[in-house]
Amino acid sequence: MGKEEEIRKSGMIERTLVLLKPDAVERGLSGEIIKRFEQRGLKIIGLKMVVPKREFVEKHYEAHRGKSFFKPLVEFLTNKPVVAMVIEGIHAIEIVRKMVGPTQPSEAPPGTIRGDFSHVSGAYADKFQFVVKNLIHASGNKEEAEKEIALWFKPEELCEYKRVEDVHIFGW
Ligand code: 3AN
Repeated sequence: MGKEEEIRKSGMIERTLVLLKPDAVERGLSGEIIKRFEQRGLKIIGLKMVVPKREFVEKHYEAHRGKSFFKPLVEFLTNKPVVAMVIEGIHAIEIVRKMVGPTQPSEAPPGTIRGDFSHVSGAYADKFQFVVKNLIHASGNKEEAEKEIALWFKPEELCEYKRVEDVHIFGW
């Protein structure tokens, strides 16, 4: 077995789904956010802009059905531009979540995407029945990542290619 095959079999090279939500797209932050993932050495293996329909957004946020913010959350993404990406890398799910920062931008440390580009709080959003506009979604764990990647991307939309950093990751 080749080294890369052995490494991939270990499950440590993960794939995660990232969505740049309409607030990120409408603020022209897509490039800035994508740049951060690229400069970290993570590999973007799928990328597209979509305008999802309500049923599709409901499916994506199924786990939040019944919560007070479900309806505004679904409305926020429905019929608006979203940039969807699949990102691959070592422990990519956790690394990307760390780069994104906590759900409430008011609590997100500087250096994180939410902490650098947003400051809205959950208390403010809840008091006035807004959704927390926090720019970005990233899968929370392996199970979620697999489900979400399959929902947003067809297998043929994912591209396998080499980045020069792969030489340091797979050790050729
Ligand atoms: P994250 O995106 O950090 O994984 P989730 O999955 O708990 O957070 O929440 C999904 C989305 O729902 C968040 N990105 C945010 O837009 C919205 N949201 C979460 N908590 C609240 C809240 N208390 N009030 C309003 N909107 C919320």
